[in-house]
Amino acid sequence: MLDLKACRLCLVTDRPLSRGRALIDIVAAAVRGGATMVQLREKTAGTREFLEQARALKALLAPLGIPLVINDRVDIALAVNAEGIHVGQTDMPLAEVRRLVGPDKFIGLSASRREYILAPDAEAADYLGIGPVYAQQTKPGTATPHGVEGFRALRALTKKPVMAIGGMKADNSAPILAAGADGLAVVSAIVSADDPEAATRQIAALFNA
Ligand code: TZP
Ligand code: MG
Repeated sequence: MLDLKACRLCLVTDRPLSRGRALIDIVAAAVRGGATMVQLREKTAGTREFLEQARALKALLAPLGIPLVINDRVDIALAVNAEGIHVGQTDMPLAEVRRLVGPDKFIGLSASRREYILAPDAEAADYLGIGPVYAQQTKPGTATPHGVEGFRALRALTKKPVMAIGGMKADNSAPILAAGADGLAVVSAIVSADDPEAATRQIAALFNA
């Protein structure tokens, strides 16, 4: 089950943006810096490679009590007994995911528009990802950024835990937390940083401010 404190700072992985550094090293550094959740997001890996990465992260994170979330792939989440699965609007519907993973895994849903937040799938999710909050280049083809006020309005539509995503950094995230985000989901500001541990620590410090 999902612990709200684990939703605070989710590292979302991206190997192509990791500047040639090993995924496991980036994740270990982020966890040292204060990441409370890790989502393995592999958009181009084959199934075998995705599974191997997931296994390696599970072995690192499980002893630390940090939940591992698998992006898109219910089968990989089941294979490695990840704590969570994260799906988007064109992935498997929530009811199917729940039927497959059972009651104990948590399910995150990207719900970045009013109609998605108010839909039954969002009601069935354990947390929602809303974004892009700010301009970002990590995920091509996303909608216009919501900005702080747009995020605030969307966040107010639901009582579910919400993680803000899209361009989140140490120096722009405080207003989004003030606008009601429970947590931040961060890709490039951590994986592409010169020092991923220090970058994570700076973002994590926002939660103690
Ligand atoms: N969904 C909406 S924006 C985004 C995703 C996966 C990418 C965010 O990446 P970054 O590098 O933290 O802006
Ligand atoms: Mg997806």
